[in-house]
Amino acid sequence: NKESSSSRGALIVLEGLDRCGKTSQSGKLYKYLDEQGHSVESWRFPDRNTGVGQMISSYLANKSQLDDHAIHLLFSANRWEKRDYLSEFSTWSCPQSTGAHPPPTSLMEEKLKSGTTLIVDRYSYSGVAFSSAKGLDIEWCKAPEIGLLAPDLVVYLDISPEKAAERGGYGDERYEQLEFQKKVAGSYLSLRDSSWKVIDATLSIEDVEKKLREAVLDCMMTCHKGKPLSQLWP
Ligand code: 2DT
Repeated sequence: NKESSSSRGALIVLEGLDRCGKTSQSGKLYKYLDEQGHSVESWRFPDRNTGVGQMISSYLANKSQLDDHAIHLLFSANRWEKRDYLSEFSTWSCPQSTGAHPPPTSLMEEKLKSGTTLIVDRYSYSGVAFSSAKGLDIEWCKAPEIGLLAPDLVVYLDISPEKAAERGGYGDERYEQLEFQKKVAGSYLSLRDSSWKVIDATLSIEDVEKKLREAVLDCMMTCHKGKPLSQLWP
């Protein structure tokens, strides 16, 4: 089942409201593909491990306040810092540089081109859905995402905000409130297009898992056959 070195991995994105089951389904999908012998990694945004990610994490935990536009751009920056291949500029060193900060590794394009499939829990669509739910202009929200890699497949785990809220309640983070999630659901609806795979997230865990697998294996096959990587927004 190992892919040949010339074929690329697929960029799979899972989206949906809080508590739709994204994170546990990403985990199950990762385990399945890994066991099948595919080269696969599980990613998530925000990636809270970077410097930018720590600022986002503190904002989400209500430990810092930021202007809505500013936090939007940080979420986007957090994707950019994980996208890029190393350009010639990355090797420039400023005179004061101590060499203490090695250039970033594990970048998205590199991974895909080397044949690794990425399962990504939230991406630019979360960025646009959550910020536009606060009232920011949707086109303004999309702009900083232009040029990021476009997913090969977006899976939307579909659940009503009310049903999601019944699932053991929300945590303490900003955005984990029913009224706000209703607005996010509306934003997602205006972002969705016919290429998205919408899965009813109220089905049993096993049924969601099965539908997700089918869609992902199908997409991986298309990438394997040579579908080129593209950029947002198509
Ligand atoms: P998690 O609970 O999945 O860690 O998400 N968010 C996420 C945005 O507002 N913009 C973004 O670009 C992304 C990726 C969604 C934390 C919260 O951050 C929101 C929920």
